[in-house]
Amino acid sequence: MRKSSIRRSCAALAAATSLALALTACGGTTKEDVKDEGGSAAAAGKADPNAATKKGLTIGFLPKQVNNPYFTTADKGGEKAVKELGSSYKEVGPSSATDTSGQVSYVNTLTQQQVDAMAVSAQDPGALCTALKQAMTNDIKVVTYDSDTKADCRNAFISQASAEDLGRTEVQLLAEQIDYKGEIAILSAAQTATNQNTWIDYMKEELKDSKYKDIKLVKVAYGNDDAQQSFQQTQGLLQEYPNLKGIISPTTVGIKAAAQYLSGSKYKGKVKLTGLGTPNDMRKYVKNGTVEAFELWDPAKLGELAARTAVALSSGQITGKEGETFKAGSMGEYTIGKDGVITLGKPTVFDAKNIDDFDF
Ligand code: RAM
Repeated sequence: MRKSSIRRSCAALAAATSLALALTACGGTTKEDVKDEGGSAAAAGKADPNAATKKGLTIGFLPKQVNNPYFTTADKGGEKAVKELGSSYKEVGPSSATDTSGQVSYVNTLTQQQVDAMAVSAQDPGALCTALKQAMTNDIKVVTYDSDTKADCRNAFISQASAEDLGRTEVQLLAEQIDYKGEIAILSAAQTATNQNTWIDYMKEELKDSKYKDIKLVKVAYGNDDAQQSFQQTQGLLQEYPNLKGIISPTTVGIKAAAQYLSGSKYKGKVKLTGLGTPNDMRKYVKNGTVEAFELWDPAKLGELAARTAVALSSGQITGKEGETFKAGSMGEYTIGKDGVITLGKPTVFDAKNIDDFDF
């Protein structure tokens, strides 16, 4: 039986029985069949950089949170690229950034729908693993973007920038603004978020340098990428630490809510705020003196690179191994790094001088 017919019968089985059971049963057979097919380099687990780009694929995007403007922009970038490449795009996902079981269900749904590849921003590093592995066993390529799972639970991760650079530069930005002195806090997203937790670890590393000896990190608060919770957490930080000098918020939802709180309070311009935000969200707070500088990458480009990677994987041009290269259209050539990580580029720092040059 050929792979495509096995996939069809597996879907029928999945529809008729419990999804997990059906996918497990189908998984081994599909693997065997790939070996039997033998023909293409990709089927034998090797990349064929000259393979034709497949058209007519279905690529599913599963962000951390669908109603977050950051993901709306990122996924639109993905959609545009998928369509340009002659394939179909779909998006599913939870509306809360703390709904890991919801994300698991969406992975299973995409698997059941037999998409060719999925691009996932993981709310939690481990929770999606079983579901993602089942997807891969069923010959679905899995790309994570923005927030990773474990390396063996996906084929490649599209990282927005070096996690180390992001963590360290956010501390550097804030330290300059508070003259290297005083109490600081972090306002993060969800407590389980892989991306924010990685950046925070690097922030703590950076703070070990002796030039920060007069800076004290007093608290990491979690606003769950919810505007209201992030606003309240900011208010709570200022109540708990009245001498707070600065806040780093490595989330577009958090930094916007914190800016909103600060700009309407006596702390405006006094308590410094930096982190990761979109220029369109932050423009008014830069102009009214609440925020001096913050950073981000272009979310649409991140989505585009995720889409192009998903199609390259499905076409057999890459397998996700370190050292493989592929052409990402007008974005140029990318090389896969250690642990299947593909890095978009360097983030941009926005301030009063350049913020009007950007529109996202
Ligand atoms: C929020 C999300 C996302 C993160 C950005 C910076 O939109 O938490 O995962 O990358 O902020």
